[in-house]
Amino acid sequence: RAEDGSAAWLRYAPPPNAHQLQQYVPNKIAILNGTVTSPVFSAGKELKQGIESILHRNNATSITSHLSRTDIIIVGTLDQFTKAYGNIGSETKLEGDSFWLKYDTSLKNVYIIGADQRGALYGVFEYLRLLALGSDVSKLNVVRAPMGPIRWVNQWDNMGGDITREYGGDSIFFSNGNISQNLTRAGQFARILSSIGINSCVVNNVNANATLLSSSNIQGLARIADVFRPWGVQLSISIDFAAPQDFGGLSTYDPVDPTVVSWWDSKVKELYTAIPDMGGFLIKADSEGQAGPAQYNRTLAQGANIFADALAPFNGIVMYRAFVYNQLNESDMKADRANAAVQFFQPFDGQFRDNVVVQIKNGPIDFQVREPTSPLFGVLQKTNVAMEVEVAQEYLGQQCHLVYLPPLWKLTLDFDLQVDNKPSKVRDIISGKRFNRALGGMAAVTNVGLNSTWLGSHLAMSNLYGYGRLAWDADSSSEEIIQDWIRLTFGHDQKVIQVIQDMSMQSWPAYENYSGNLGIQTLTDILYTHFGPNPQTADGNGWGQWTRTDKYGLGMDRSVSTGTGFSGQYPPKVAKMYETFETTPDELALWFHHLNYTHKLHSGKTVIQHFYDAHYEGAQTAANFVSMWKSLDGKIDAERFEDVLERQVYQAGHSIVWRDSIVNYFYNWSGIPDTHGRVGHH
Ligand code: GCW
Repeated sequence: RAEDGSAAWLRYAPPPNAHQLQQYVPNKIAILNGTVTSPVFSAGKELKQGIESILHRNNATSITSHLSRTDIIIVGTLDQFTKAYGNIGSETKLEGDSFWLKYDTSLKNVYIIGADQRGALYGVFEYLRLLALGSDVSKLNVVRAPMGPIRWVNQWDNMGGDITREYGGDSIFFSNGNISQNLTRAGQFARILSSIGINSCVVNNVNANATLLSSSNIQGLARIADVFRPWGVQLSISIDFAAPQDFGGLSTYDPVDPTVVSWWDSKVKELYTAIPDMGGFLIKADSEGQAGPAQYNRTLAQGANIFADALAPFNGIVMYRAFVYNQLNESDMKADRANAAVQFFQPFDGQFRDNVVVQIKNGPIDFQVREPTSPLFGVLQKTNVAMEVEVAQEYLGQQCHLVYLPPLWKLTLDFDLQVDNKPSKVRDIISGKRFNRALGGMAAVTNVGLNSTWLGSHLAMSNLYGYGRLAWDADSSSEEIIQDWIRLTFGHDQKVIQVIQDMSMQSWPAYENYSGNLGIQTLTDILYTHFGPNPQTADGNGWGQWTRTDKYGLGMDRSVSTGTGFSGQYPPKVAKMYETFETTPDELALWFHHLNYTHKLHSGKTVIQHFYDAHYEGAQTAANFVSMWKSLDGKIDAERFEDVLERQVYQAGHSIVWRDSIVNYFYNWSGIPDTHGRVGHH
């Protein structure tokens, strides 16, 4: 059967053991108190559709309002369930968005019970996932709760209908400066998001356009919220800090000016009148040309709090981005863009309102192929924080290269900052556990578009899936996530699972090998495209993604003793590790230290030989992906097989372009030939 990819992982194909599952899945579904637009109502419809498809039952599952005692699937909130069924589940404690799944062996009932309606919907998706994976559902009795309340996606859609760094086609939300008339895809997107526990979507670019706040666009946003609501996805928006002036006609946008305060208050009121369950605002201020509080010498906390106060009466949240930095002068050896976030935000820890969450990119620069964990996670102890990652592969091959990202994200989630010498994994910081914060979680830049594959590539969807799984439970392993995703997306053939898993797990290391090694950053084009090799663009400009390459060596000295001082932004144990080359892991050697080409790494190789070897190895792996994928011919529908094959062939070729341009670049600087004779011998 032809697959255009729009169903993503919600194909609901029968697992090989479907017939064994039949007896544990009743064919009546009771929904407790769902109105037509409510998540619990979608849950019931989804469940019926999913069961019929997974278990091959043609229209044999009915949704009923008659509550029988036995042989029924009950979907609802714990409150409603207890009212209807007494204290069967009264021992179960459920908090925000969590759910309880149980198969009651004696009554032959299935209970899918949420803390709230959204929890019940998540429970249905989890139950369907288990069925589609062919899991044993006969002994089911689990409670699942998310890591944190913030599980957002950010779309960088522009109101003209294009998307920043778009690889998945044009916007599903906007066209010609307005909200699109046809929001079918927006509704489908919400369903996909809901299936992985995502609870809010910011629909417009962080570089926001103030005209989004016009009355007619607010009505349009309300239409988007209407298609999101049944899936428990809250609509959120990015706002232009200067909107009171740009759009509101005031003479200022100073965040403490009373006219500005009341302008925002009434805008927020207007928004919540149209969209009573709106999530909140995402704010990029004082960054890359965006307006912000700095214009008026106000602090970042003042900038965030004005929105926090306006949103608080409506339970709205402010996601305030930590991505704030200035252009720098490379001749200043102390200048370091990596230092910016801590320098800007540290002074205001404790001054942000309780409904502000500082949204911090996983690394200190900008979604590079390898970065250390942002030290800001350890610094903001009296502030809610969330981690921002990029599903859109901006610097990582832009969906033309297979790069499976959960292993990269997990590196940061699992990184132990050892704040005050106590275990301080980033995931326990963003969940709120470590510093006892009520709000926290994750946000991902997704940038799906009208392309039927959503992201522009079938295989890239494992990143969206993996993001949702990790935002819900950072303990999930990259292997388990990819296996589930493959089964749900491509079926249960052992060879298909093995090959796609191998390709995926090898893909980030391969991309790192043929792009930037040892923490030097991606070495892609910095100035314009962020695509393809262009190492010379890293230096000689104010963007601060410098490599400081010369004929002797490369890398930024970020030590405290002789460099930019960045390593000193970490708590003492981590700072000490990064301070000297001796204790810095090879993969970040050039992030923290300026090394000569002939410097010996811990691996025993010289820096330059590491570059040569890694680049040849990486390109070879990308070439292998083509034959690996080809070995699945006949096991995958032709549409997806051909589409992926074309991309893998492209990646294999482009990885050679990467390899040759990087090795030649460093050969030209260093004049040191490859000991294996591949570079520099003619
Ligand atoms: O990496 C940069 C992108 C910008 C983006 C910015 C950000 C939307 O090139 O396009 O702005 O990051 O994260 O704000």
